Amino acid sequence: MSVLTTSNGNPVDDNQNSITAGQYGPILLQDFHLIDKLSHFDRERIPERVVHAKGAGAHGYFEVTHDISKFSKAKFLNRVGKRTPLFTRFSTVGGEKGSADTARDPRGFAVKFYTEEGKWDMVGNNTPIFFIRDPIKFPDFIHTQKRNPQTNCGDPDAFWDFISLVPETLHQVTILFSNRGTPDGFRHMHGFSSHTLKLVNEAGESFFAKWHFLTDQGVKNLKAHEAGRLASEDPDYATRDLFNAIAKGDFPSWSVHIQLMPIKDAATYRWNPFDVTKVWPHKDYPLQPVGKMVLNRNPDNYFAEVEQAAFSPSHLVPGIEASTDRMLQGRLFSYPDTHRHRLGTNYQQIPINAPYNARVVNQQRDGPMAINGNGGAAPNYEPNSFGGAHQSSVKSTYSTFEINALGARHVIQLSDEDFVQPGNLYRLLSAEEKDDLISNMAGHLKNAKKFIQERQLGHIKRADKEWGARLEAKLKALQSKA
Ligand code: HDE
Repeated sequence: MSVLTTSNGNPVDDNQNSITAGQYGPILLQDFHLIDKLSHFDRERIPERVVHAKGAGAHGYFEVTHDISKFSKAKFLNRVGKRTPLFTRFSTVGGEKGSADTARDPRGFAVKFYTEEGKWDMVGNNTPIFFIRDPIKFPDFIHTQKRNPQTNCGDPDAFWDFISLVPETLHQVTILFSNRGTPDGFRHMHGFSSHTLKLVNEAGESFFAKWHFLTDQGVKNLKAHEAGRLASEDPDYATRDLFNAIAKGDFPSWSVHIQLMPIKDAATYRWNPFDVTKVWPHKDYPLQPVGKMVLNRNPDNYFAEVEQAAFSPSHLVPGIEASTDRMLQGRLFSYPDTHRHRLGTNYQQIPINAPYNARVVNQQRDGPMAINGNGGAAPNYEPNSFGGAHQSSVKSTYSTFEINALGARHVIQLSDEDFVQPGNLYRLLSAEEKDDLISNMAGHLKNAKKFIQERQLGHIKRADKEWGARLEAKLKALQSKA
């Protein structure tokens, strides 16, 4: 058994009694062990994630099953059978760190690949789309999904007010109020990059791509009443389910696919292929298999590995690049920014975030918690004449593209096209799924003011008349009961 020590390594021979002046006297300031213990405890909490605060994670690997090296030069993809270690974190979005796993919400699906060229973070959701398509709207949107500034309660008026004033949300709102809004744990849901990314091959040719992680466990969702029951009986339902499955050797896996769009299609496609409120129909761009993600090891320590995990869509590797999707562009900035606030400027040195399959050598120095040797004696500037890291002689690491455009706050006009995919999604549902969607939505929308309900009904009718009429009738029935 190891001996208990203070944080500076002194053996502790008494961990039960503080040093006091006499049996009944006050505590002496010289009791370093006590003060060290209390002051560390006082600082145990770091800020929780502003969104996606409640989550669970696991280690695993990605294995290439199909050669896509003609599309991407990323080294971790360059050989069938090649394995890359990874860490995945699943989460709910709106709730705080102690909130229930079964809340109606999208689920975060974030994967950190530790490749030999540094980390690639695929920071997606369990939905192929998102509510909004300009990052400038995100803080407002999130405020409406969280707590009212005065009552500190959830606010159905704010929730539906924003959604009905920003109708491009309808596609994601449809998914949210279908049973896909309450997945049965993290193992039974798909994951998506949602955004369009860019793949670049050795020859410098680019392709647009969306990533799909399809669950091998099969999709399973909860009905609203089951999700509600679990929220009170077992708020950590999904966290426990993931941990227990891995602990008993039942390793969950996902088959990884891409949809590929030739660059030249982007200019002429029916709508903007970077609009994250829309999917690319599979008949236009079929899924192509790439590999498998397997989760086979639980974290040893939740705080060290899951809470401190810092994902960013801007953590990319050569061969996988950002597209011009506005939302993605906003996220490229926002994630490292939140990490600097939540974990500190040296967040990449924390073991779970360190790109351990690559060697990090640069001229970044100092800052709180510089724990990796801080560059030692090497020069802290570049170019320099005294050795140390110098820029790579391998050119064209990143693709180039032309920009010749007017810098302005360009409006993305709402159009009929924005109502086609939500309507199609409704029409695709089975009779039972339609009933569930309508009852889930009415059950929430009924709590908003009448004029907000009507505005939202207008959008739903625009997507599908029958859906709108049925929702209206359901709302009336619920209101007459109340
Ligand atoms: Fe996030 N998001 N997000 N998001 N997001 C965060 O980063 C943000 C968006 C997603 O397990 C935050 O580290 C902006 C889309 C996941 O640690 C923050 C915008 C998608 C996670 C942030 C979006 C996501 C986050 C909070 C609009 C799916 C959890 C803590 C432009 C494609 C990652 C943090 C984890 C977390 C910002 C929209 C997925 C604040 C500004 C779209 C899975 O930086």
